[in-house]
Amino acid sequence: MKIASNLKNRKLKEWIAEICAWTQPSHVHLCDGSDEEYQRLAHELVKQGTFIPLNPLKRPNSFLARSNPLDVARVEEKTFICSQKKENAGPTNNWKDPQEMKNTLKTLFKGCMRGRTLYIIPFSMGPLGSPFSRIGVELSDSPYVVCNMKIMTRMGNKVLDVLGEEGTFIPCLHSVGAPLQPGEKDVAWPCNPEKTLIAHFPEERTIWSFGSGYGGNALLGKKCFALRIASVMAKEEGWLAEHMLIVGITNPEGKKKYFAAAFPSACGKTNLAMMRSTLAGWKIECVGDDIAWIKRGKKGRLYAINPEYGFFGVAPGTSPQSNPNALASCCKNAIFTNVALTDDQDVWWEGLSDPPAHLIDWLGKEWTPQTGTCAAHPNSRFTAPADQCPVIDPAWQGVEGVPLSALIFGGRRSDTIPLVYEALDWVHGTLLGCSLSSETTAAAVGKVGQLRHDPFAMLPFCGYHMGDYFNHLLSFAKKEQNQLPHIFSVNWFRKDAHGKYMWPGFGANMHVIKWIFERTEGKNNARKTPIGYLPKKEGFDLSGLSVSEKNLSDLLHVDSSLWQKEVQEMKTYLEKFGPHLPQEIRSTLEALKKRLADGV
Ligand code: SAT
Ligand code: MN
Repeated sequence: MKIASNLKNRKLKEWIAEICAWTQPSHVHLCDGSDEEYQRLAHELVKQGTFIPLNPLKRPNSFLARSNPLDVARVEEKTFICSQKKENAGPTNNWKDPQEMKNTLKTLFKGCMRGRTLYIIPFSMGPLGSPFSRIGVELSDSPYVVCNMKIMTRMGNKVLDVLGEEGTFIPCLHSVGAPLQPGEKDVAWPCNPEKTLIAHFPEERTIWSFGSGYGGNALLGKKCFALRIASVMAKEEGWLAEHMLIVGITNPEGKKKYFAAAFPSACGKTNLAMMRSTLAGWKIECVGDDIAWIKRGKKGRLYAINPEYGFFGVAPGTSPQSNPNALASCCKNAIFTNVALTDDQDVWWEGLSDPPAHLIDWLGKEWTPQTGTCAAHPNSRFTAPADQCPVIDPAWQGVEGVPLSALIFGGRRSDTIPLVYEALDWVHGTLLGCSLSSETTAAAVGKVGQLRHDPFAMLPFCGYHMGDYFNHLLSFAKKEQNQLPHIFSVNWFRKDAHGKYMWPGFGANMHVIKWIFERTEGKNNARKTPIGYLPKKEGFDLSGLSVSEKNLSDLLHVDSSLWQKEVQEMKTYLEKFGPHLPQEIRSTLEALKKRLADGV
């Protein structure tokens, strides 16, 4: 089979030849990343029934895809870290012996692309030419994946130019796992849910994904590469790959600072990343909404880039009130997956507006408000180019990254965790990250609303032993502590005795961001409590908010007995990491326990 002549990288050519021989695609296509190529593929996907073109007057150059109902989210129980030693995957990852997994995968991949085209997708995570950036090549038999990768990554010829003849790349192999017999008609969403497997080989730094076409299972640059494999590279090379958004905040005096924030999937990262400020004079701009690669820079400061090029955001709940900037980002050139279709060929999802009288739901069925089911799948998504975001930060493509002044950890917690507090120092802040827990969401297959520990929002994304990851974070404290970002915990999801959210969230979160900004300026707006620094009442700006003083004091209350339970619970959880749990984390937790008992 002839492969395009501008493929010069020796290793890449060898790998492609090997994979073609094994998977036996009918055609091979090297993606150049051009708009023409995108149009061609989109057109084919429309013919195939995978893409439904949306109304060009309402949403130019945009498409709706409906997945197989068995392929709608990340599948954590089918995701594996195949390190040589089981111990290196740690207790939070599924592990399989790499040789055993390779054998299984080789059987699955044998002939799996018959009747399909293998697309070669060269992509860069990070701006081309940035010292932060890394190259990957995804081989996939899904044109839907190619279109999404074009939006989510810098993709095509320009990446091959950077790769050159001898450059290194992360091989990412993907198949929907549904070969076609000669003459067999394809389905709109080919996949193989029973045999789905997403395997990472951290020592080899390769990814093999089989059977799913959805999101993080298939767009391998995102969670598989930029988090699981990159976290391993980061540990070895002394940097960080984090599940964090990055925002730039400007105060009324024009001073700008950058914050990074970790939240579990579908906990409002995209909303926070593009928030419209409700505070006069304060501006917030978006560098990224999901992943941050962070390095030490000048004078020990931490600098971050967003390795992605687009947003893969949760649609339900996104509205002109909650996130107008996300809506603007997907107003054209966007792909929607598993949302509902309106009678005028536009998209709709729960929370966008009052339900229309009639829709076609995500399953392709007639729907009216009486139907009683969700019209859009709870994990339905929009894929949109980042530069369409009206508040994209001018530095979002900067090759040097942006300097970080604060790291923020947050989850969905209905009790115990206050609206906001600051850690005492970096080590205590690391403990905050370790103790993050959150209620599960539809972003992963499984029960929704179960409280689970999700350290640093990295539980499904850390490519090695989580205890060693804690240690890696602590290692940053040993150098130039005073230049490190301050660390905070936030919780927008606290509920009152009647189960109602106590904090309005969304734009109101700017008030919390303001307090954080002022803390990083050294402003005396906090009181010291056993758990860390909390806002002084008079140091927290409530102007323009409909939050009562009483609600605010409840939101900022540290309930000692609930916290003692929390500490006990953390202690039990952290024991899971055995000898890999850093001694400093143990002693910091003990110190917290003592402060709670002493009330200081
Ligand atoms: O992993 S996905 O990209 O499908 C979405 C998420 O879990 O954040
Ligand atoms: Mn995410």
